[in-house]
Amino acid sequence: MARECGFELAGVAAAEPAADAAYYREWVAAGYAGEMRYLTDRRAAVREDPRNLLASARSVICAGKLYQTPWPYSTQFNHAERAWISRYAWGDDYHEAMRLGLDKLAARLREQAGPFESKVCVDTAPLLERSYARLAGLGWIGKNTCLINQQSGSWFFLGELLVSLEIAPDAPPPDRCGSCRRCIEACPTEAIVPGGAGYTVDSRLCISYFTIEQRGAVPEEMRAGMGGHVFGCDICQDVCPWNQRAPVTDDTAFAPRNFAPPLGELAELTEAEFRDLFRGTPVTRARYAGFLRNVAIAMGNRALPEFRAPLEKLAASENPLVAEPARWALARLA
Ligand code: B12
Ligand code: SF4
Ligand code: SF4
Repeated sequence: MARECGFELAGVAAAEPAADAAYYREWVAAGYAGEMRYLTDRRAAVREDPRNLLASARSVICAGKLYQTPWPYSTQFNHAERAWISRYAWGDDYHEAMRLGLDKLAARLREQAGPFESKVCVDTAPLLERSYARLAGLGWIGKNTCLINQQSGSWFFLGELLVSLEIAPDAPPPDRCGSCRRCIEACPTEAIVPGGAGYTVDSRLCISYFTIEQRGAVPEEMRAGMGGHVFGCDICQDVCPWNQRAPVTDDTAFAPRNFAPPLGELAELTEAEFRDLFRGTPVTRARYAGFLRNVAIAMGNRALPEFRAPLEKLAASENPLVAEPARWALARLA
């Protein structure tokens, strides 16, 4: 039934307090959430129990949707003049597709089971998605902290349907990372640190955090590690052995609209052009000024002479979020 609703992976966990909540509390206490207040405010406590989201919840139906398309990995791509946008953000924003699929799943279940209460959660809901997805048998939590499925790798989004129905839960699969450390070694900013039951991600060191979530300036000492990334980062998944033969989706919604666009063109975008180019994709989350900040840093890292003119324009911006990294990048060109 889940497959007919657009999900390649599905399973069920009991809607009980999260046994992993202690990891989450430790993670927040260590400061690893950076400035992501939605993770540390009153919503942190809501995460401890799915019944805080739906009082009558008895089961959490976890669903996974593949987004892998047949295009190169960032680790195979070597074009200094082009920007890297992470795979999940190439096409349509997944939130809507996940929500529609989960609504459809709820409707189909009602046809079979009669009336019940339900709530759809995707990403932004205060729910420990990977913890419940692991319990529902969708995969194990790798050292890169992604949920990895033995057959499907980790290129999938997660979403959940909380239901008041009692459904027999699935069992979590074993951890198959073994002695591998590829993700830890490949991370250019050493963001995968000891923590939790093994490893965790310190967002304050993660390129994905800098380029998507951080609203202010990127600390100077972190900039060199960002390479050509302008939105998100895929490196710790690109190198994972479980992703080397990961299946691709036949859903064209996630295919790149604009694969690895030239940095020079991105630097010239007006705000309206930025909105047009990335409308309906996750990239708009970085906002225009944050995106130009990322482009300036990527240009400084690539240090190609043809970036001088666009960087001089960015350095003249009235917005210090853009002007300062552009000056930093110009200094690297020199
Ligand atoms: C905040 C956030 C981020 C932050 C922090 C990342 C992080 N690792 O925590 C930043 C901005 C850096 C980020 C980046 C990315 N994210 Co993000 N992110 C989230 C979000 C909103 C919350 C995650 C969270 O609570 N983190 C805090 C830590 C402590 O929680 P956790 O890692 O989930 O850990 C829990 C369990 O793993 C467990 N646990 C921890 N260690 C161990 C060890 C063992 C042995 C066991 C049993 C359990 C266990 O306990 C923890 C508490 O429950 C979720 C959506 C959601 N609502 O859950 C998406 C989510 C995790 N992100 C997702 C994606 C796709 C990404 C990126 C790939 C995007 C990109 N290409 O740039 C990167 C991947 C970076 C990485 N290596 O994690 C997907 C992951 C899908 C998957 N297959 O795993 C999610 C689930 C969104 C979705 N709905 O699809 N993300
Ligand atoms: S997303 Fe990139 S920066 Fe973040 S942990 Fe993975 S490899 Fe490191
Ligand atoms: S690269 Fe290796 S250690 Fe990292 S998540 Fe994949 S299998 Fe686990």
